Amino acid sequence: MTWDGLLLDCRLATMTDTGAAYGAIENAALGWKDGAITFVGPQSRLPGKPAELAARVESADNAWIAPGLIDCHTHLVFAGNRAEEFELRLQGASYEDIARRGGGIVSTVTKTRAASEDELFAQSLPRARALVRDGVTTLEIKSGYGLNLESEAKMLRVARRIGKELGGTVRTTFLGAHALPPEFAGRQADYVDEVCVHMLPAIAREGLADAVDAFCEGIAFTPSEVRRVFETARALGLHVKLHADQLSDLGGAALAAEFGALSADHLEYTNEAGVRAMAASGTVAVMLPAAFYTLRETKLPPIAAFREHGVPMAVASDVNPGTSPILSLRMAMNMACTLFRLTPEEALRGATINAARALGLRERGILEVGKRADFVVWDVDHPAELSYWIGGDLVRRMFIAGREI
Ligand code: DI6
Ligand code: FE
Repeated sequence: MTWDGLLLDCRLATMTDTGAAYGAIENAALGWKDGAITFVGPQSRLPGKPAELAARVESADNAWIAPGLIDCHTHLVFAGNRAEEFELRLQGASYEDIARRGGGIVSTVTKTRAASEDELFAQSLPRARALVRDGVTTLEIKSGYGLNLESEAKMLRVARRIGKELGGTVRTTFLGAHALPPEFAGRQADYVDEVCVHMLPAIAREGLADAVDAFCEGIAFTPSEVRRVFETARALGLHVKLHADQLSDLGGAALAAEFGALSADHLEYTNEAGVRAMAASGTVAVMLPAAFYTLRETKLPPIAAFREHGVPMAVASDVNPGTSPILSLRMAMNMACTLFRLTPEEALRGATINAARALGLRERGILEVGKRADFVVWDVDHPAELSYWIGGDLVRRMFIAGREI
């Protein structure tokens, strides 16, 4: 039984439910082999002499170690940016005004369609790298700026390529029902047909998507249109998730729950019945405070109700050019605390174990024997600092499946 690696003198934020805050263990050791954790616990309980247990033994110098961060909701593959729209919004235009005038998502669609796969990769990779530098070892990337089969597939291939390039894990989500493409103006039902009859089956056939998402909103798709997309996804054996109740209450949370969605995301306008339905279906509530911040929203998601009903909360960046030009998951954690009043512990759970669950990944986001050895050695004196500092360079070392990167 020789482990590949063993870190001694650790303080571990395991994120297990031991009753201790952060599932913390001090004077601890962490061992791993073949990409999976083989030991987590007090150093005094190691089953032998360190040098005989592992091929490589090091001291962590009493640093805090936590599971690698997981960003479970991003749209980081896109071309161009929307700084002009940022200026318009500062002059008083609302996000919905801009969308109705053909700006917004559709302007990113035009640029994304025009970009070659290599250009799209070159523009998007630095955004993924920025997340990784800040401690992210797993991230999700959605399509949704192509809005035709060719460009949606291009986006998803770029997302997969980013995963290969980074060495971490990228999960991909098909978001064909993000906005109505201009060539379908006035024919929304036909576009939903196109998504369900042609695009989604082809994307599934090529294995390009791990899940299917939709934007359920007054400026996007109705609950009954989303229902069709979800039925198609289910028939193809794909997980679903939903952009729900961001700008208005269309009952999106309950709809997501009805389909056993992995997550419902945004949720500012979610009502009590929606919260109950999510609790019953085990759907994760993904908080996206950077979009709330950018749009200067004032209606808070029902955090107290999520807590009361035991709905797991995740926190994600929502990286996108319109409503969340943020390149740090830790900054989103800070916003979740300051704007939504999550505790720093809830924010870290939200960016590790609960984010893993929002992606249907049960083997990570926690330091436990048998789980994936994705972890970060942080330059902090307390895990609350991961949410407290805005910016900064806090990552000391990072391991993905037991390999230091
Ligand atoms: N909700 C959002 O906040 C983003 N997409 C969505 O469905 C916005 C995407 C964009 O404006 O480009
Ligand atoms: Fe989003």
